[in-house]
Amino acid sequence: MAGYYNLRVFNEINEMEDHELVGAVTFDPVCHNADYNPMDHKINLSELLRVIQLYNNNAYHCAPDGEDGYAPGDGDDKTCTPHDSDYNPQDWRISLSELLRAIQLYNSDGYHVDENSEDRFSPNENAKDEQL
Ligand SMILES: [Ca+2]
Ligand SMILES: [Ca+2]
Repeated sequence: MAGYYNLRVFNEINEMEDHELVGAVTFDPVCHNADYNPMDHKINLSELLRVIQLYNNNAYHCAPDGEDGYAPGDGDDKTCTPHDSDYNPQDWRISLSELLRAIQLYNSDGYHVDENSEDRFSPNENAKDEQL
């Protein structure tokens, strides 16, 4: 399942009690913010329409209780992590080129994290092979 996981590895010091933490790693199967319902590394039509809605309203802001953590329109709350579609520049607005990037992800058969790409994501070019 997508999301954030913490794995804590303990070393048993004795049989009765006490475990020593020997390592902790965080699994971070990152999903694009537009990919929220469901978080399945694919942008479906309703998810794309949400990005279009943010684009159409010229601005967006944080809405912790919102369906995807954001709300269209200008707002005071900009304390959350900006939307992944808002990256060039990151200015609490979804520009046309940023929207086109979301559409590109929508048109592909899924996407994956790519730290070398402009927005840290890349569309899957050969999804069937990669999903083996
Ligand atoms: Ca999705
Ligand atoms: Ca922007």
